Amino acid sequence: MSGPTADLFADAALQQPGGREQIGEESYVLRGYALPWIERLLPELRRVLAQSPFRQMVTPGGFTMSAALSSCGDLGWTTDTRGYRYSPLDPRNQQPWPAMPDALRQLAVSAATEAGFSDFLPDACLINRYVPGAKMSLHQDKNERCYSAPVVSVSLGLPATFLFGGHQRADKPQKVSLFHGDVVVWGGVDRLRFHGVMPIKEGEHPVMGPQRINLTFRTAG
Ligand code: MD6
Ligand code: FE
Repeated sequence: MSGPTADLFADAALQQPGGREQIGEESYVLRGYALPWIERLLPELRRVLAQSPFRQMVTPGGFTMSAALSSCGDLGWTTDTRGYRYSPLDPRNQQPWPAMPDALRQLAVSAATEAGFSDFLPDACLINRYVPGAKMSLHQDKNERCYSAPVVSVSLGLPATFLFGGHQRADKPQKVSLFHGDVVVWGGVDRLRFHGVMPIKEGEHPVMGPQRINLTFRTAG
């Protein structure tokens, strides 16, 4: 097969659940990869959030982030007027963040391996909650001590348009639609690419309700 029909066919194949869609030299979207894990994952996520609830944080520039955050694992990502950093304690109560549940860790390690990054040892899982209208401006993930480990990002709930840029803020980002259960893995030469999330559209997800929850796993320490 050749010509436009072949191209359509190829695109359709890339969108299949279970498909591995390459979005960068060392970056992949694993379509629906988290779906078989969801029933184990959601109760554990609920336990984590009961201990460290979502809260809106302030950036060093003084802006309140529209996404609400929590964390689990040895280190959690926080921001306040003093800067961005990882901390072993939840600033809300000065207690350690909830432990990273096994199901979450196993999902992240398995997805990383699927994308070519074996030996991933995540010690931080940042949990972002987006209600309709919430967004994430273009940024680089660069508060981690070591960039040789990839970032693994799990999308749950309402769909999002993920912006995947280049190494300069001004590089025009590609738009990647992310749905419930999709997992993005990036690392290597792509590890410091700018990225963000467009404002979430109004909607009601049958499992997650009117929100998008994103889990990002990293080796931070
Ligand atoms: C989000 N994600 O998808 C925000 N960072 O809600 C991120 O900022 C992110 O998805 C690094 C790697 C993957 C990500
Ligand atoms: Fe990020």
